[in-house]
Amino acid sequence: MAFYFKEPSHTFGEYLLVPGYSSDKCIPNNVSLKTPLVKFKKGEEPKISMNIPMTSAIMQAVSNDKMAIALAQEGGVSFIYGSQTIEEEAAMVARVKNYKSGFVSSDSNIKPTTTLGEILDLLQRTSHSTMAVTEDGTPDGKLLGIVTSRDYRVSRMSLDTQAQEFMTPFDKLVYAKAEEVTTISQANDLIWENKLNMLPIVDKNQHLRYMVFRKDYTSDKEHELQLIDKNKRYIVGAGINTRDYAERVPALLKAGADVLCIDSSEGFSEWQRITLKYIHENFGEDVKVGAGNVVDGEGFRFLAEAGADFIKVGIGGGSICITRETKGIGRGQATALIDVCRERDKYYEETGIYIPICSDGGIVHDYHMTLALAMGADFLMLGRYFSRFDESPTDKVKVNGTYYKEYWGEGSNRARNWMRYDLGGARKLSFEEGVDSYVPYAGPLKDNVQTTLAKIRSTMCNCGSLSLPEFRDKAKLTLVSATSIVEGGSHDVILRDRLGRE
Ligand code: RVP
Repeated sequence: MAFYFKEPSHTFGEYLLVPGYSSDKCIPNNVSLKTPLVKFKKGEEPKISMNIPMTSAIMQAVSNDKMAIALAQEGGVSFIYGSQTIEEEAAMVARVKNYKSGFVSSDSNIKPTTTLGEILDLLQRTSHSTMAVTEDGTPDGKLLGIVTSRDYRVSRMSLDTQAQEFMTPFDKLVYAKAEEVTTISQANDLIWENKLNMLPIVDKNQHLRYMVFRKDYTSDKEHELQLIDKNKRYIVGAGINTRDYAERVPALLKAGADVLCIDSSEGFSEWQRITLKYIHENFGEDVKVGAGNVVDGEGFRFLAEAGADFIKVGIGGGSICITRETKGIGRGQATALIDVCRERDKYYEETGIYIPICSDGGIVHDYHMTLALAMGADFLMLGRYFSRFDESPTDKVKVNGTYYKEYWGEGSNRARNWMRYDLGGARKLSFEEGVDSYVPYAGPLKDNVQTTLAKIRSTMCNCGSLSLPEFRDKAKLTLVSATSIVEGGSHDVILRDRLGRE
């Protein structure tokens, strides 16, 4: 007879924290959100820790090099999506590792034949008014000129006019050579001397390498929690699959990836064990690889024994995920997390090896992150949350006066990520497990992350905790009834803006 779990499976929205005593030391400024990213032995330090418990999802619509840099600046880690060619993924990793504060890769590129109409569309989508005109329209193609809003007048020009007719051509630009200008202070001197808004930096073949914007000059002080390696380069992760790891892993390591993660919708499988074994045997135990996703203690044990460096929890809870509806597998995220964390603690007691747990997917409100951390997650993986920000790779669109960003699942036809879902043989996506959607645009990552973290720190103080391990130990959680959820929102009042009065 089938096995039945005793408890129904619950989601984060069904839980609340009950405050505990907080001393006068419990103020948000004293709270540390430092957390391990990879496993470690009792008494030793993990090889990689994060300064905030956030990672961005291994998804086309979420984690590219730009997202990775922005998140590392705040103290977290992005896992660059693996559903692209090995070369493309390695190039993204390399761009993060080679990033120098203030030296940005161009992400609004046009060809000389791009029309004014197309330029205005691009401006609408990216909000970037400075566009590099390269021979082939790529970020590192031969630089032929620059277009900014000062170069055209929409009211006086036909939308068919091509960029080459009105761009500022290369011979009129102030630019710098990559071998001569290598520091931000050199670039800034040129920007100030020549009253520029942007300084293009080119290599000896006139190919665009970087752009340095006047407004982008920032000091490290602005990024107090930034996550860097011993060479002061940003830490970055990369997604892999259980098919092409023999070629993908060495390319990612060569590009500088600090940590890898097997990206799969369901991780309690022999494929993951084989992948972990191959990587550790061929590239060494020092190569850190996360695995998942699982939703119970048994799945955790399997991956722990297979050598996973961290383990991800969650099936079917993602905002764009329809796995539960299409296949009938999964488990309420809160229950899954609690179960797996219990097993993690047991495993630690038995072996002295602590394996960090990542709660992946299903975070709707900021307080859900706090609950997941209280339930035992060492860190979170977030897709929808990050997809709403300027730094996500997708287009920004305006509908009825409101801005949205695109967000699609790795199991959608759009992503074509069969390697994440195919259980062997088919080598294609037989049916969709994800949707293609929009999310409300929310602005820059930095502002949003700082607000979210402020809420987490504040709640931790309400529970008398100054660190994540202390929070896990002290947290008191209660399930809430459907009617008390109603009581938790504003209720029995008419909101002022709904009544339409000043
Ligand atoms: P969310 O943060 O709720 O948007 O969930 C993101 C997570 O959803 C990802 O980290 C991944 O585990 C899962 N995912 C990604 N694509 C799909 C799908 O198409 N079903 N699911």
